[in-house]
Amino acid sequence: EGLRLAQVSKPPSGVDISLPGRPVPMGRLHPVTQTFRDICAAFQSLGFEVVEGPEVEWDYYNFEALNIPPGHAARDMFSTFWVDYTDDRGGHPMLLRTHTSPMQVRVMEKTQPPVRVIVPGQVFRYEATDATHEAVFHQVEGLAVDESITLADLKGTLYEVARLLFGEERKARFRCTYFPFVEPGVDMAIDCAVCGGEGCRVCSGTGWLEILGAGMVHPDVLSRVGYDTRRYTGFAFGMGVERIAMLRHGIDDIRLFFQNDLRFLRQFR
Ligand code: YSA
Repeated sequence: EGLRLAQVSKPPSGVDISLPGRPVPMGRLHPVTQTFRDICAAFQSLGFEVVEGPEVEWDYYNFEALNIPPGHAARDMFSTFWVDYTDDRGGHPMLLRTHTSPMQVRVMEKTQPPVRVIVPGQVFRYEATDATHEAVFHQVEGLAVDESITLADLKGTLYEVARLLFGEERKARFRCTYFPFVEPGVDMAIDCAVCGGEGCRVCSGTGWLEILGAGMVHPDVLSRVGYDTRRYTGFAFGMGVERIAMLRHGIDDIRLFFQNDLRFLRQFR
């Protein structure tokens, strides 16, 4: 009986099909992709729609439409990769987008309020890297425009998303800051998960890690796209995706995400 079985299962090629198969390695999503998806799901649960936009952008959308004309000192906030682009009508300033905020303007040009969108995407800055800064990184932009939107809506939305992403335990902090395209402007920080708020190189000894800039959309930006600023107000924000992934997993160096070291990447889900 044993002999007959062996004869039946052995094909002419000599391959022994009774041997266990070679395991097929299972791929998994990069931790930044996982975080992107979790951020989008959190905002979608609050009624935001996901849209995407170009990575090579006009100076107009990246700067001018956001109240940063040529020569404005606020351009120094964004170290920029410029692109040479010339057609038969001459040269036009283009760049690798330094933030996802240009999509605020592109969306408003095409849509009438109420607007509730988020924009996940890659952004580029000509800057030296360290434990919390990369030259190529990811942001999620958010924009809500409607009648009677206030700073309280901005804070309520971002607190709720922080609760969904980080749990009840994490602390969130808002502080006033300056962006030319909002008034007032704020940034939001989360207490550092790497040191528990004691102070380390990730939080530069402060106990807090900044995750986003935000504010009430400046009336000049709204009127530039033709919105009636007596009727509509809005809030907007831009959050750093790697910073959020660092806080969620206690990662102490942003550069680990892009070194393609499988020992690091295999730890996530
Ligand atoms: C502000 C107001 C709005 O109405 C809308 C958006 C914004 C944010 C603005 N566009 C901006 O980019 N601000 S920012 O330069 O402070 O970056 C936002 C977030 O991106 C930071 O809080 C940080 O989490 C992350 N970030 C900034 N530079 C980074 C970085 N993450 C990794 N590497 C870098 N080099």
